[in-house]
This record gives sequence, C-alpha cells and structure tokens, in this order.
Amino acid sequence: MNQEIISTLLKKLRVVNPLIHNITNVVVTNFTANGLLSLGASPVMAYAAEEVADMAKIAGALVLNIGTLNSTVVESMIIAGKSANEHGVPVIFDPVGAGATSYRTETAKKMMNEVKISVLRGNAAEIANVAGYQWEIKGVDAGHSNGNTVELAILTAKKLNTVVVITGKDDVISDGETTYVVHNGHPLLTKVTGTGCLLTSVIGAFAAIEKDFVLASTAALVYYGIVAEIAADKTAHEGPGSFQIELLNQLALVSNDEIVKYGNVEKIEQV
Ligand code: ATP
Ligand code: TZP
Ligand code: MG
Ligand code: MG
Repeated sequence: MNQEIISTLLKKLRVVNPLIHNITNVVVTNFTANGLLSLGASPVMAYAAEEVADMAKIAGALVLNIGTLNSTVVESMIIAGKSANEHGVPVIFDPVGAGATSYRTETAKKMMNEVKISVLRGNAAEIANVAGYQWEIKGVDAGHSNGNTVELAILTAKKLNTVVVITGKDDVISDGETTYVVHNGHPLLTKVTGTGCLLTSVIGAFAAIEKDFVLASTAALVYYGIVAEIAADKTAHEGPGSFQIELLNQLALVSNDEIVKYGNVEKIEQV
C-alpha cells in the first residue's frame, strides 16, 4: 500500500471532523472521547433507546462495543445499528470478551445477525468466537493459541460478509479477498486498558471519510501503531501511565511525514 494515501486520509479526516457516535463500555468512555478529539474527530456517547436512532443517523460512523454490556444497552445498540444501516452510516463493532461468557458470545452473534456491520474488530479469540471457531479467551484479553490469524480473518470475513480486523502483535485486515498485515504497534498498548476499544473508534473515524473499509481500517491501524511507537519512544524508562498520556498527545501530533516514513504494511497474496 502506498503510504501517501494514509497521510491523505488523515488530512481529510481532520478537515471533515466526523461525528462518531459511540455506544461503548464504562471502562473506556473518557479515554475514547479524548482519543477521538486528539485524532481530529468529534465524539459523542449516547445510549438512551429514546435518542440513539436520531443520533446514529446524523453520525459519520456508529461504534458499538459490548465491554460492559447489559440488556438495556444491547437493545439501544440494535436500535442505533438499524438506524445507521437505513441511513448509510457505517457500523463498527467491537465484540469485547466474546467467548468469555455465553451471554457475550450470543449477544455478539445477535448483533452480527440483526445489524449490517461494516467492520468487525477484536483480538483473535473474540473474532473466532463470534465466527463460531474454537479459540481460547481469558476475560477480555486474548488467550494463547497457535492459530493462523491471517486465515482466521479471511475465513471470518467470508463467513460473516464483513471486513474483519484482528489485532495483536501484528494486525490483519481482510474482506475475504483483499488482505493486509500491519506490523506497526508497541507492546505497551497491552498495558493500558481501552487501547483496543479506542482503536475501534479510530477505525470508525477513518470509515466515516473512506468507504473502502479495508483501506480505511488499514490506514487506521498504521496510523495508530505509529502513534504508539512514537509515544513509547518519548516515554522510554517511564511507565504505562506516561505512555497513556503520550498516546493521546501523539494522536494529535504525529506528522504526515512520520506516517509515510514509519508505516509498515504488507499485502498478503491470496491463492
Ligand atoms: P486484548 O484485550 O487482547 O489486549 P484489545 O482489544 O485490547 O485486545 P489489542 O489486540 O491489544 O486489542 O490491539 C490494540 C492495539 O495494540 C493494536 O493497535 C495492536 O496492533 C496493538 N498491539 C497489541 N499487542 C501488541 C504487541 N504485542 N506488540 C505491538 N502492538 C500490539
Ligand atoms: N472490562 C470490561 S471492558 C474493559 C475491561 C477491562 C476494557 C477493555 O478494553 P480493551 O481495549 O479491549 O483492552
Ligand atoms: Mg488490550
Ligand atoms: Mg478489546
């Protein structure tokens, strides 16, 4: 992928300043709102069944996240998702903890059935469990498995008819036909809660301005991974707290030149 296109998308995003409607979890709400603001998007968190249809239809993207789900919020997510679908607003879904409890797994599957999802983003265990494949999970964190995440992404994208993003040390993006692996990122991202959830909302912001959702997701992953690399470098010898703050800083400060220089993305040739 030509990295100039990623920097062009980032510039466009900052001009458009898309409204991103998030129905997310209580752990990450503030971090997600601040991360989207730093990036150059406009966050709103709205949960009431009475208003979510109206909010979703005026948004650039709707982000659904089941991290601290309950039946009331799940009902709101489905109302919001259907409204977004009717109005051509992309819906990005983070099935946090799918596989950890049967309630999460069944809710994630219900969301895939009732709402047309543009991008499904999770760790390997979550994605495998949503698709009905075997994979270990511990709470909301990915467990260990020797599975092939490229194969899992391609199979899941075909099976669920959506763009799939599987994150971890390397990230895989696939619609079943076109597949990329992004090598950017930093292990410190696993030491701050909500970095996966914020990433899902960042994908939402890119999807709001680019309707090729494989391209939008890949651009989001490269950008976010480079932001993390720079933040880790600037806070070397400090701890995850400093890294978290610097991540918010670098979401705003990363330059287009750095995106072009440090982007590390590989196209997978499928047979
Ligand atoms: P989990 O709960 O399993 O940590 P998550 O939803 O928090 O999952 P991650 O898979 O941690 O999401 O992905 C969030 C970001 O962290 C992505 O940009 C990913 O590339 C990055 N990341 C995760 N693990 C590593 C790692 N070991 N090295 C580099 N980057 C990583
Ligand atoms: N518990 C329920 S949601 C949540 C926790 C700790 C946040 C998960 O965030 P992420 O981005 O998946 O690490
Ligand atoms: Mg994490
Ligand atoms: Mg997560």
